[in-house]
Amino acid sequence: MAIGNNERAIELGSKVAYEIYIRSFNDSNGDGVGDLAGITARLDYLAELGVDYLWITPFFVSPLKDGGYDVADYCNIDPVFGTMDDFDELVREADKRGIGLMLDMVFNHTSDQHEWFQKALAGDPKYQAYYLLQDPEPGATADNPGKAPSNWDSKFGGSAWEFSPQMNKWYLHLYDVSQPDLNWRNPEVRSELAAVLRFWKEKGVKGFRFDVVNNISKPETFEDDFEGDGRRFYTDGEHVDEYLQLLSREGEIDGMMTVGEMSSTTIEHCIEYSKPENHELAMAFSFHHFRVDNVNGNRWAKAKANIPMLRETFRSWQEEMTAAGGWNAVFWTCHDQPRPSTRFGDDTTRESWERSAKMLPVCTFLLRGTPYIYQGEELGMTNPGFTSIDQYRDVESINYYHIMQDEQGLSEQEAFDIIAYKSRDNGRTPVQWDDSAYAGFSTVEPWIGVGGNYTWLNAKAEVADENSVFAFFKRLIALRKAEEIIQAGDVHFVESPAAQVIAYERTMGDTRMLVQCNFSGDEQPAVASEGGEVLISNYDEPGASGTLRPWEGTALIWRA
Ligand code: ISL
Repeated sequence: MAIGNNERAIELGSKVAYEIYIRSFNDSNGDGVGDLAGITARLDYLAELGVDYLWITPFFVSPLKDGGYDVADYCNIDPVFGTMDDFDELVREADKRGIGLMLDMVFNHTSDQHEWFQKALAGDPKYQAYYLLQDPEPGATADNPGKAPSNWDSKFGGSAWEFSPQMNKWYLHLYDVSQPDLNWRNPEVRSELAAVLRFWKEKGVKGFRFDVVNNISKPETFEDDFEGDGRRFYTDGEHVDEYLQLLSREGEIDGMMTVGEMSSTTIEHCIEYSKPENHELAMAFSFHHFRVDNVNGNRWAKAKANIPMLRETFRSWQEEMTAAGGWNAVFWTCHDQPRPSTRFGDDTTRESWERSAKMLPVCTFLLRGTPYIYQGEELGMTNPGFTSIDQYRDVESINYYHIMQDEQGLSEQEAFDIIAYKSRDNGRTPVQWDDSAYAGFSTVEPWIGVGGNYTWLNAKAEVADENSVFAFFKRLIALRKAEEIIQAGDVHFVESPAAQVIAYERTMGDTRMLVQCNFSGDEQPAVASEGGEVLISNYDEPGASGTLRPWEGTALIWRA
């Protein structure tokens, strides 16, 4: 039996969430940017896929320096994404189809255009206390501000501190310079943010995703970090549990569908964040499985995924979170990652693309946790194959393109190849709806280019084809809803018969399920097993016993 609360496992484990990066999902008004009405127009497609929740990335008023993760007003909608009426209509129409909305709460920082920061800039002490400000050394000027309060790096490159001559103070920004970090020690900040949750809950949303929420608790003093970029001083900080409990209580969201994005976190912390008795969050996103293609810890590098490391990451998070009553969100990608069928599969031929785009969800959808699909993943969308840096829009990618050349000595071509493999924009190209101009996303040129393969890789073709990647995702979702062992069974990783194979078992009472995935285009040995019914496979015909075929993903079940 699974350890922990079985009813809760069935509740969370029977649900599937779908992430919408709104700018790139569907444009209803012909301005080249996706919007709320564009989502409403595609609800039947999402209902057919069978998802329960839509996590929609921020559509609040924003200068869009970081795709909306720079919020200037938490309770109003940016006109580029639509109106409050469009939002109300989306809630109503989603509700009719049994789909709940989850909104993205960016509470670690605001945009520098937010009224609070503007008032801080103008010298209002109340609002200066909303941010993390530090006095400069005596005699600081705009041209010569002196030494920053600490040597921490911004996650998007450069220092995490910016000197504001207007305030004569430094402010902390863990992300872009236009995203000042909020001061969570200030109770007024906490109650303002809890009120934002109540506002959207009253409008009918069913859940929330919290952006980088394990970074909200900063130390009282800012020490230099001589071992790293500063993150060890603010990641999973002292008060994160307390602040999450406060949001849950005062935001009135306990028991809702909530997920925290946990950056550079640990299993121990995610257990605390997600175990029900703590009343913090329903589940946690962790990103350790995206480190498997780093090179010497460096994300900005191009390498094949290390599958034994991937297996060990999945094993530890699955087994240890389960043993202690925590709950994982399981996923291959999001709007910050390249496309999994390029990264973990093989998109170099149509055959290997299709096979691997179906194997990948076999691996994650049958794990213990709540699966998240990122828009277009259900079609097997690939990296777009951009050929020039001018086609990229993302602030982080453009910064690192220059850092790799200026500070790390890479050639232009080397830096570009890494961007073309790892950039977040690889996952942000428009959803490929059909084979018409701009892939049916918009009637005008979109804010970012369309992937080169939209003429054959698109939703219209796949919805009509019962053997498509889309049809396979539908089957996996239906299976998760039908089988209690997938929702709530215990999980145990079995020894891999080969380096490129990941295999695990789920058990519930005397029922046992064995999942095996071959992360290679070659045959590999299978785990020894006898009998068993094929629950799902990306091959129609049974293979030779003892062997996994190229990119095979198969689940066998022995029922009690
Ligand atoms: O984007 C990343 C990798 O390309 C991550 O390091 C990312 O910055 C991290 O996961 C936090 O992401 C979240 O907060 C950012 C925002 O840019 C991301 O889109 C968001 O998902 C700042 O709000």
